[in-house]
Amino acid sequence: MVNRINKVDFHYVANNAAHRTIEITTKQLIVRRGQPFLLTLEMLQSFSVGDTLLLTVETGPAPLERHGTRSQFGNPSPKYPSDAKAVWKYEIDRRAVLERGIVALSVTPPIDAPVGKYSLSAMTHGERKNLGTLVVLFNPWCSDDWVYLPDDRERQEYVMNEEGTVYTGTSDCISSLPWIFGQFEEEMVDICLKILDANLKHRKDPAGDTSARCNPIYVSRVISAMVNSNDDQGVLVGRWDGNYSDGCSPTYWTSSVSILQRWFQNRCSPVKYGQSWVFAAVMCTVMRFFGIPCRVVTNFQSAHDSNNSLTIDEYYDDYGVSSKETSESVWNFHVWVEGWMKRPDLMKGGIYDGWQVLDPTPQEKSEGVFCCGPAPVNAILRGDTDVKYDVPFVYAEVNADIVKWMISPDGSKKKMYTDTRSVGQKISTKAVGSWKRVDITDSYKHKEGTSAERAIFHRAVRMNSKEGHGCDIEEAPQYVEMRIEQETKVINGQDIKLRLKLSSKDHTSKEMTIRINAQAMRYYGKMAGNILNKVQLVTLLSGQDVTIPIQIPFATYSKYMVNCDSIKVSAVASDSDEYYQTETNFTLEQPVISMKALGPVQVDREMTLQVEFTNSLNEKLRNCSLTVNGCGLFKPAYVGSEMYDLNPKAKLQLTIITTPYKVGPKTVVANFSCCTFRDTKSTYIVEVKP
Ligand SMILES: [Ca+2]
Ligand SMILES: [Ca+2]
Ligand SMILES: [Ca+2]
Repeated sequence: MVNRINKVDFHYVANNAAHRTIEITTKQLIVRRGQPFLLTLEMLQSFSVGDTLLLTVETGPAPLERHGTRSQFGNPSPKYPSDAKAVWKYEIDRRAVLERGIVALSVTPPIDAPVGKYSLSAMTHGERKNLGTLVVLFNPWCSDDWVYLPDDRERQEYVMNEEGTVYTGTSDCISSLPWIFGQFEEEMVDICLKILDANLKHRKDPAGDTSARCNPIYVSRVISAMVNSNDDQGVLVGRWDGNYSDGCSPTYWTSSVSILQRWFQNRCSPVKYGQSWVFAAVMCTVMRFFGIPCRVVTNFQSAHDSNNSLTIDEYYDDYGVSSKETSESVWNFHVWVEGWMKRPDLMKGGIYDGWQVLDPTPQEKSEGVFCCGPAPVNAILRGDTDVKYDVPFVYAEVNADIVKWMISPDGSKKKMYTDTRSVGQKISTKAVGSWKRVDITDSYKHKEGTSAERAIFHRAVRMNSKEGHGCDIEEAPQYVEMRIEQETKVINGQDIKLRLKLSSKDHTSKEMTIRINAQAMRYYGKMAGNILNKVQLVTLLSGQDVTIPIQIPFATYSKYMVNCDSIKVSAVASDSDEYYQTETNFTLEQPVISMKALGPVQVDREMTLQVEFTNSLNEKLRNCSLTVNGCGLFKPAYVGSEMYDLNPKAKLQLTIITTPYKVGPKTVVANFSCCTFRDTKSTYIVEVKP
């Protein structure tokens, strides 16, 4: 007797809800490995438990049992090849009405199944039938999965949360940039699977690449390569020179969704332009989609060590930071992600399990391709620079020493001092379940100023250099103390007021030349313009403080700051044979965009949102535009105004009528842009009622 399958039910709603993928879709089956899902087959005749029923799943272009990309399972029990990987199984629910031909199965994808899209077919007494497709993801809820994360609040934040914050600015002046990750928005299934299929390793060896997708270490490294467009058809083009007219400025974006959709809709042609926080936020979206717990991390005073020495050379001249180009720099901030996974590839009893640094910004090649990580955070803390992947590079980002040189007018170089403390400040990520910032610097290094920090630095240098010796750098004693303070808040559009304080610990009085410079800086540590230079002679008496006021009028700095990120004010004090230097680096506070929803907000009902920006300056703002973004609120993903000119004290108002399609608290992110201010952002929370 032939058991023909008449109907198949994938139970999209029940299965996707149980596998926590219901947020993505109810139109296809998306499951997490290591966890059973329901499948009901309706036969034309009655069915008994001993009848033939073989299911086959296949993924990728050349599915094979020994690659874990094909599995045939059921009754009669197939003979598996001895090297078979990722063997699936099902159980028949004996309570089902088998005599009426209704067969309810509980199917389990194994814990080592590669993630991706599978076809599912069934074989009954000589008849084969395609049943449909399903998508398999990693499972942070399953204790056998390498991405298992035990704490439910952390899973909600690092896997399920579609909104978040990216920290930017400077270590003295941290700003938080709201971001829509939107990993469960429409099209994300196709987009994220396309990212895996478009990667170079897949092009070279499709079967091997598909098989390796069982491994989150491999998958996350592939994603870090695919988020940048270097070497491949990756998602984002990086650009730092301020010339973004043939695309969008990196500061324009507030959502990964619009970037990923653009990439996908334009047949994988890279989107212009991204910088570190954009790369990291897009990577976070893709990681969370696949089920790898992920968070965006910002490192302030982030070093870019390009010669693998774990030290950075910085040059100063009479005008502050020297314009002499070096490939090494200290960025105001740099953003990467951490992904959560085990590292069985590294042995040592699991000490490298947990958070791993992955950096999609194209900075240095790793194994010939622009990608970085996973580098275990614990390896960075221990100074284990011999561990893979890319630990020395990340170590230098958070804890390189800076060697500061003074260049005299005749071109000669003199070492001023070694700064062992500045690099790697206030390493920050968003807190679990709230909008607070958490400082995780202690997970990367011991406190600055401790002997443990120095000991690990020397260990890191030793493990990293093939010659097997470390460099020992002494900090010179400081006889003059200097610091720069803010007198008032620094707000874009107003004059900046600072003061330089000097005090001498020396027992003799000193005649010193003080050179003060204000420079417009790009966030990646490059000087873009001189705003102010000031030279003054000061007599420093022992034990006595001297204060020098520093004023920077709006009219002086405004034109530099449209394309720059911060103002670095540095002061060098010198007499015939000594140099002392201090600096501060700050961003300008931006004006606020006000938003409000008119009336109550309900899902699937029209709502009105009013967005408003007021020009508080005494000058006309040209080419003003407002853009609004939000998860579950707008289709298409964002709404934008036309270009306007805005007279002094005038308002730009945008009234948006939209229909929210997801319930719960949703964040609206508004972006204002014009010729004088770059992308200014504000947020507003809308509570969408059921
Ligand atoms: Ca790439
Ligand atoms: Ca170096
Ligand atoms: Ca240090």
